[in-house]
Amino acid sequence: MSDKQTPLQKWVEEMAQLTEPDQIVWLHGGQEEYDHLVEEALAEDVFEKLNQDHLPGCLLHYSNPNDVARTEHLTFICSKEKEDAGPNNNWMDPGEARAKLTPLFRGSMKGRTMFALPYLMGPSQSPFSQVGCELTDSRYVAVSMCIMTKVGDIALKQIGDSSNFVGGLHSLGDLNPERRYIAHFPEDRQIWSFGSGYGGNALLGKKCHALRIASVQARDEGWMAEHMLILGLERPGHETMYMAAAFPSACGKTNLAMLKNPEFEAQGIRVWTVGDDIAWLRVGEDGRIYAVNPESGFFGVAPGTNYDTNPNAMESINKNSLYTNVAVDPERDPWWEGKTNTPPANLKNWKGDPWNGEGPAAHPNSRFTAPIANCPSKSPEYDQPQGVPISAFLFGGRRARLAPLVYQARDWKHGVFVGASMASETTAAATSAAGVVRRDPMAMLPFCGYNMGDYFAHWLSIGAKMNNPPGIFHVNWFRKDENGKFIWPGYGENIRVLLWIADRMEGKAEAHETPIGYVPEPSQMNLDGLDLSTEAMEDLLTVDEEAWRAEADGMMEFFEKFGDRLPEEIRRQEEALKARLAE
Ligand code: SAT
Ligand code: MN
Repeated sequence: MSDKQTPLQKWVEEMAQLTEPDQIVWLHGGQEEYDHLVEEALAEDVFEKLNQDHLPGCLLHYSNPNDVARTEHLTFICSKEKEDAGPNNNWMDPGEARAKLTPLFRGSMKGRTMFALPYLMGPSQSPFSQVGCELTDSRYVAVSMCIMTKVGDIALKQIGDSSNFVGGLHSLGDLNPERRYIAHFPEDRQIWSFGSGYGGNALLGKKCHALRIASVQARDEGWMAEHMLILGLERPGHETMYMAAAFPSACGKTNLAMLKNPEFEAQGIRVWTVGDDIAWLRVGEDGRIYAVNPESGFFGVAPGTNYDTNPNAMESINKNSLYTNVAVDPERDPWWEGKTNTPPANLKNWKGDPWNGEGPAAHPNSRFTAPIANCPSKSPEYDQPQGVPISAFLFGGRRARLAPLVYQARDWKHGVFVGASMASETTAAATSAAGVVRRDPMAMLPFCGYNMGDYFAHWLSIGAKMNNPPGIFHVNWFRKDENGKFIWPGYGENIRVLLWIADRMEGKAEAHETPIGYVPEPSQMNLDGLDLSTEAMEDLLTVDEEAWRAEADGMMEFFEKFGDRLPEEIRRQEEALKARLAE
């Protein structure tokens, strides 16, 4: 019998022997199966129904209060060699990791069901797509994965009898933070996640597979797995121009990907959403780089989302969506800080307790999980097997000072340096302190599955494959004035920056050269109807050379950690920047 088993069946059987579930339920996909899963989850109080008249098919989930964000200090890359994980990752020897986690997983699914979820990420029938199988004892995870990936026979068929799939074992265990590990085995293409039910820790298709494991695969096979949104900018008389943007978690990727500005829309200018979190990219035969969104849903931050900041997100989450750790009003409508100006009366907070106005009602990292099919701005090119051609890459973060609203790198190599030296204030998406500036190259610091020195070299090598590489830009919506107020209005107004970038790529917009790159002349940006003083605009575009000299020192300190794995080109760029700043 066993020699007739496929590698997938064999692995599932081994994992079941280890974890001892009462039963194994294979998911095949389809609405009926999804509905059944939800029914069971409701019966087990994993979900509660929200107001079904207002929000049909929408469910509320409370996570364990100790389990509300990614736990980077408990996330490990278990490559054979420590140097391959690099100073950017926690490393554990693979043998040691298996030895440490095996006793935790042993019998951990006793009395529980193991769901076997074969999943496909990316368009079907596409050279970009990848398959995996997650084994989980969490119904929340199973339902979430059905929204975020293509679960079922479509994936099973693609896996067939090959061993070319990512295997992810996930158990909630007892949710004890002392026994919580997210371990990646890049050489075996495996993930073991124990003790957390939180999105980024538990939906193994997402950060664990589509970024950490896929980045290693991409390095080996010559493509890219990036923490990027993908959008299409439509303008009358032009082909839609596609851009991919890397911002750290909770820095506005979903908002930019779904940008809506009715005044511009009336002139035929609008943004189409291809993806809001992850991009897989390949250089095509024509020498251009193409991107797909491997996901089929959004796992977005709820706080701050409303009909002004992101109407497309609001429309995306009004049916068949999951809400995690939000507050709920007596009508069973969800609420979070920033949804409306005044909170409704008699809210229950994110722990399910009556809210007395103390502390946030919704957790700052509360989330919605919604199918991309719901999104009014979903691009017609989403799910295109060949992907969309990218004309510009954007890097950005939260910087109260320093980084101007937008600037363009001098060329690809300088752009890689700009991405590599990115920094951002931390957010509630990870459990460490929020609001601290940290280096976060390409917004991949928590997600690059290998040594980032090699990752920078990989970026440089991809550039060398293209005849006419995309422009690379840096944006910062988060600059603040002396009073701590954001200067730039952001959200829908960010379209003005996208338009300048598009013009720039078409050689139509002027910029002036500064030591850090090309900064727009305010006269070259469409600022019609924007309530912003000339001084404020100048402030937004200032390059404070003194502050940049200090920044350059900070960059080098970070880069030195990579020792001889740091490409010479990054050092050259750093020296060139310092020389330009000294002039
Ligand atoms: O929890 S996730 O990792 O999926 C969200 C994020 O932190 O980007
Ligand atoms: Mn993300």
